[in-house]
Amino acid sequence: MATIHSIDTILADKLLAPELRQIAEKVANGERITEAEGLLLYEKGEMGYLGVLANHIRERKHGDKTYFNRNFHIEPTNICIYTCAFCSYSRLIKQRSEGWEYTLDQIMDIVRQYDNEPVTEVHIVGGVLPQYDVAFYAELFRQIKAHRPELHVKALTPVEYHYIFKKAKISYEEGLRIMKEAGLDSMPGGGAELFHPEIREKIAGDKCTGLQWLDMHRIWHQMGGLSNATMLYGHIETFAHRVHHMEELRKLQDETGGFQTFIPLKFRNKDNQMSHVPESSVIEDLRNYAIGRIYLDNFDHIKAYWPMISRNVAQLSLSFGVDDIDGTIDDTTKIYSMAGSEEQNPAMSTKDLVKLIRAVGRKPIERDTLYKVVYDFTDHIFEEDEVFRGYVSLPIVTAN
Ligand code: V47
Ligand code: SF4
Repeated sequence: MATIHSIDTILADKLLAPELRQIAEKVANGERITEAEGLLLYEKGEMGYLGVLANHIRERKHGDKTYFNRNFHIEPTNICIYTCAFCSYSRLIKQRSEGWEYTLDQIMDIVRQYDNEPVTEVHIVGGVLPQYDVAFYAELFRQIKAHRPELHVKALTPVEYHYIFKKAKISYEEGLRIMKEAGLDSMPGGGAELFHPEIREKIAGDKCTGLQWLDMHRIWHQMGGLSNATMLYGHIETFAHRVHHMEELRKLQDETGGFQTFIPLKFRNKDNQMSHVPESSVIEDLRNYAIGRIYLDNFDHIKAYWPMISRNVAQLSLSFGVDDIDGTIDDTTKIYSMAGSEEQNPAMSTKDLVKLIRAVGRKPIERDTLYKVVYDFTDHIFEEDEVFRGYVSLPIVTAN
């Protein structure tokens, strides 16, 4: 895509503060920035400057390619024993009538609903309940694989795994081995929130710690597994807490190389214990994507979870370091927007998603979970009424 400004324009700007020029030079040379420089970007980097730097990295890594994936989400329950202050699920422990708890058979019924859909992945995540233990999830993964062996199972986070392994009195290694043998293919990025204990204790004090989250991913990576990482931002944290979070991820990635994608998640304030906390602005969201792209030099991909930020901001994010828009095919299951998404009905056909990506000069590529190209839509011409075998819609997952 022709960018409005290239990094050379930034480097030629005589009025640019020397410390910001130094960072731009590092980016131009493909060098890593320090924690202090990350903080400086948050404090002093204006949107245009950050966009140019992040876009430079994005285009160096991926050119105009913009990935999306056709998957479906299953939330086994929307009730949770934990009480994360930002989560719209936790209150339901007191109001069980509003909640659901699927049995194994009910979950398999949902899997079967997609039998004729060209999905490549099932993303399973929900609340934490005692009846969902090691045996339950292992049996679920086995049944999914027996039913549809090629479907990629991206399931659960260290929040569930820590809870169920502890209950079963088994180590993370042992537990993850059981899950892998049962059919677990990769781990989604949820449950990370913010690692710094000063913040984590206030917003998610009763579930696994930041160090435990990192440990679980480390062990999974050491077993050859891949995973994603999120960061819940824009609530009570400071910029320094965000830099700390990304530094922990960057260090672990140096060690294992097992992360595929970084997914910044904008805090939404509807219907949770933190409803009084204002949400971040769009400018702050775009700056945050850009800084994520600049800071995490060892992550291949930055993903925008578009239902949380709206289609327009998702389009803008593609010029601020993002190369992946989360996409799912899901025209039958319920759509949850409990945390107050922009998109009250976040459904888009594949055709619309492709159009949205093309409209900002990028090339839409359908990928599988491991970023293998499933179909390159760059030159695809849609027939008048073609929906490309099903509709794409994106449920708002608010669990772990
Ligand atoms: O961990 C919960 C977040 C996450 C709110 O790996 C909230 O491909 C904003 O991790 N406002 C779960 N965010 C979703 C998640 C995810 C989504 C899409 C793709 C992938 C992936 C992972 O949702 C939770 C939490 O950080 N969340 N409540 C809220 N009020
Ligand atoms: Fe439970 Fe996850 Fe919600 Fe926390 S964020 S209350 S662990 S569902």
